Amino acid sequence: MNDNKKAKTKIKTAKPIIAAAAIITIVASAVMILGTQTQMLQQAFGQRNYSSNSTSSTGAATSNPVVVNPSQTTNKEFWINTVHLDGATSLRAAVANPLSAQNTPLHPAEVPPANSTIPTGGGFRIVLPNKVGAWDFRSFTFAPDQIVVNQGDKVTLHFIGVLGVHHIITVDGVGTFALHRGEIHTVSFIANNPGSIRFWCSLHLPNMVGEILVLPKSV
Ligand SMILES: [Cu+2]
Repeated sequence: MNDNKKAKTKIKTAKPIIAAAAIITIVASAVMILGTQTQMLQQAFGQRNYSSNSTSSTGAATSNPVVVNPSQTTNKEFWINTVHLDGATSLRAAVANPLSAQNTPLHPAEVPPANSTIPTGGGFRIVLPNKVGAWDFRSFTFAPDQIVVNQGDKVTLHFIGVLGVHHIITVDGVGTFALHRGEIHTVSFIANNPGSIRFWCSLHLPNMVGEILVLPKSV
């Protein structure tokens, strides 16, 4: 075989080898891409599972918390209950107080304050010990008593008469109305400027008061 023939044979042999190598490269690339995608999917699923399942000993999420996009609505609506908190107890140890669940089982003695400094205005009430030594202390309030809105929001407040026979409620700049137990009275307004808007009950001062905090519009 002369040199020319040898060269032609080499070229003929090389072509299938190059083609095979090219196919292997393409297949290998495809496998790598698929592998990478599978890995990414696994990571994504892993993260999703982790974020939903992983909690610390306190029950709080440890990482990858879910992302929440808060509502941008400018309509704000709140339900405000009229309530009073009651502390009922007894000045006699080991005497059951039929008015207080705390004394079942028996509650240690609690004596009312000797010189009460309870403000006048109707918001507080202390009932001195009765014949079995039971006494109680009451404080009126709104629940919630603080609300935060943004300047320009349309604010709707539903006042709910839950506890207390009736209330005379004023919302600064809006008006005054009576509210009886079992009634719901609704007021609406635009919070035009930043600042605070007070609401209160004139029968139960000084503590039955609330505040609407109006945050300035961001520029
Ligand atoms: Cu009141």
